[in-house]
Amino acid sequence: MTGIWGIVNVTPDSFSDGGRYLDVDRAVAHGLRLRADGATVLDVGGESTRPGAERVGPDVEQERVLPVIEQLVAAGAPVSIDTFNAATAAAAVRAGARIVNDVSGGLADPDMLATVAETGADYAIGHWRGFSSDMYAQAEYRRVAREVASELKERMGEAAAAGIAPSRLIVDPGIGFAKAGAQNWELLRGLDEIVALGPRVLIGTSRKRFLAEVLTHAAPDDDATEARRDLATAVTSALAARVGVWAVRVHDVAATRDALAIAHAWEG
Ligand code: PMM
Repeated sequence: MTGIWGIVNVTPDSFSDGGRYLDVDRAVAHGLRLRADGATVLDVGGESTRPGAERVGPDVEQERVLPVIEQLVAAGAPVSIDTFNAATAAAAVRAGARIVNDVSGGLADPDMLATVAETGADYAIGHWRGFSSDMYAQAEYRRVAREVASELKERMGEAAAAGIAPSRLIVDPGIGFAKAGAQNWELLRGLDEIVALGPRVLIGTSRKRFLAEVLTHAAPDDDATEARRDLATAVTSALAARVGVWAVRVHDVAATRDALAIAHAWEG
């Protein structure tokens, strides 16, 4: 059965003036809801990695995520920490996270691989070519799936050299990271090349721009609303499951749970 990572973003609520505790409570409640909906892992993040996103730094990031991780772990949930900062990864594992989800695959912080090796946590390596402010300048490929696979393989080698056992690795082709619209589709068509690398494969298409572009084309007069993007995400989750990915990372866990149940029923 394909796993479902539920996304728990701990960012300040611009509509509330309740401060930090409200943000924490809101994120914990959201995580527990996703767990009840069927999430197998809760992926907690305190800094957006979206294109053009502002960077907040590890101190603010930890202030946001640590209390949320502690409470989710206390409630029995398997938690991963979505960060490219080694200090945040280490603190999150101390707080009970079992997986470090690093969209940069160890490229953003030179201390990350050694830190993860020491923690004993599992490590999700994302395909990445640079920070969000300039990542589209790096979106040049001749054969995107082949190049992503070979760059991930290099990162797997670095992780192993740093002392992270291969059985602890997860690879993620990094949909939307240094990839423009059509390149994401080409990458998904070549997903079997990523699966062939060997480690468990995680994939994150949820609500991403390349989905919205297709939706806008399908119905030019309608907005590519969150609900439509969640439906599109459920479809990509079902299709990715057929190629053999280990888990999908999504915002709307219930929709993807249903889509995966139908896809698995088809498979028999
Ligand atoms: N995408 C985002 C953040 N974290 N982690 C993994 N492993 N894979 C992804 O594709 C990924 C990620 C950006 O999306 P968000 O801002 O909607 O969470």
